[in-house]
Amino acid sequence: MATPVVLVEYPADGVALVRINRPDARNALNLEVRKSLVKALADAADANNIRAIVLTGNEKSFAAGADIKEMAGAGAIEHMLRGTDKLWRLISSCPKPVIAAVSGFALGGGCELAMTCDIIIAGESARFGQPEVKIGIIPGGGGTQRLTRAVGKYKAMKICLTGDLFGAKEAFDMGLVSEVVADAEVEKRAVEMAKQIAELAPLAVQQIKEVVLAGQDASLDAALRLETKAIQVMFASQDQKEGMAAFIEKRKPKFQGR
Ligand code: CO8
Repeated sequence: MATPVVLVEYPADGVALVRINRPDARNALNLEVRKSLVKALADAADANNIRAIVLTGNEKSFAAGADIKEMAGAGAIEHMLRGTDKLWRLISSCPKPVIAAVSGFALGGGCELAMTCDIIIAGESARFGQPEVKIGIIPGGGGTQRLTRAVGKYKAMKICLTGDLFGAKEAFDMGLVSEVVADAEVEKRAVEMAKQIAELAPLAVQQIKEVVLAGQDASLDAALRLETKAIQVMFASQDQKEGMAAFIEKRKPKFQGR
């Protein structure tokens, strides 16, 4: 039987680790990988005992982009019929927090995949970039939009127009990466952070994700109203009662996600 292109592990309580597994192709994202990612993330989203997800590759490559060999001969309609845009939307709509643990290359669709995540932990020698312009196309998995929102127009333009790669420190300095750690620590640190999040109030965690993402594209006033509604809803949860009671009683809260 062929080795699965996406593996799922459970490295800590409440944490699913989703690993892209095409090492011979630098984890290039072919259709099979994307479909498998959609399934793995949907399964993790549905599982009551999973509260945070780590998405990773291997030490050489998080993902070196869309599979160039798979798309080289495709026409526009074939490309459309493959529905990769729908798969991207499913990947990026996971309601639970997703932490990208990036070692090695995060290029093109790989960089875009990392940007669908909520937190990016990168190893010191990780390399990022949107090199699509060098092969005659443009970023198609959100690179022109998510990157611009993350780092601003002038840095995003430079990255997309030159296709030049850049390192983890530069990515951190421009706001594309949440934390840079030693290469050997990337996965460990991502799991540790996922575990930390998994122990917090699940409904609050999911509301934070939803409000931050939805608010990004709304007016400040509309986004603040969204935040207000979301915090009001939290007061209907048992977790709010438990969290505040635990604070007052000086004990650790036990959150149920209810
Ligand atoms: N697609 C297919 N195969 C790849 C890819 C890729 N993106 N990247 C690497 N590979 C393969 C190589 O062809 C090679 O295969 P083989 O051994 O059979 O020759 C194997 O992986 C190892 O690659 P290298 O020998 O090149 O390894 P290096 O360590 O020397 O270099 C790099 C690694 C720098 C990652 C290099 O392979 C590279 O530049 N890869 C291409 C990077 C790139 O251009 N990415 C952008 C792709 S386009 C894209 O992502 C568009 C997204 C749009 C999505 C939305 C569609 C609707």
